[in-house]
Amino acid sequence: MKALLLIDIQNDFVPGGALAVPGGDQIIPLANALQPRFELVVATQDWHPRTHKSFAANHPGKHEFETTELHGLEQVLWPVHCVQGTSGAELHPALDTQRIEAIFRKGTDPEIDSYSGLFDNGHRKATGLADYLRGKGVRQVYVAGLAGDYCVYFTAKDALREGFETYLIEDAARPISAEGYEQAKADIERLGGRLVSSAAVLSQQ
Ligand code: VGL
Ligand code: ZN
Repeated sequence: MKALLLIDIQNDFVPGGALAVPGGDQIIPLANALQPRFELVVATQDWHPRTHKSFAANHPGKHEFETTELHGLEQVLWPVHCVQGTSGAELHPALDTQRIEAIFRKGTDPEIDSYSGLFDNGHRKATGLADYLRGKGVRQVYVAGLAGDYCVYFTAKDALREGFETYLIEDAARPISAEGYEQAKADIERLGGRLVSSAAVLSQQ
């Protein structure tokens, strides 16, 4: 059983949003076309309280995109984004949601960031997604969404760590940094994951 994981396809991550990923909106038609190829489609949603410590605004004197330490973990300080209940946190209106069976929210604890859809960045708490997938009999996961070098990358790494056969649909993800995405893709392959194109997935039986 194969699952498609659609990561953080939210208004704040597309051009015009608070933490825009270049070309982020261009993956949405691909995400929609891919969905009927999978028996299970799941989405994640970055869902922060306004007090979240990943926001530069909550660290007086620090600047956006600066790195700091947060409870022993390296933390990039982001612009305020995906605040719970705001339009920026909503899934993009062009994303087809009819076949999405469950939406896992992450980043709700103000003290720790959660790039991956499976665990927070310190692997302290699980979101329940890995157990949910196992409960549905999923062995293969295909990951797409935003951003390729952060939440998509960390989700793929955790999926590998949890024993899923993991595929990154390369062109159905877009990164914040092109260089960061090249490193992320190399790392996923090093860890045993595979890179595939959306065209290859769409032409599968
Ligand atoms: C993300 C940075 C901060 C992402 C979420 O979805 O890739 N990146 N929060
Ligand atoms: Zn976030």
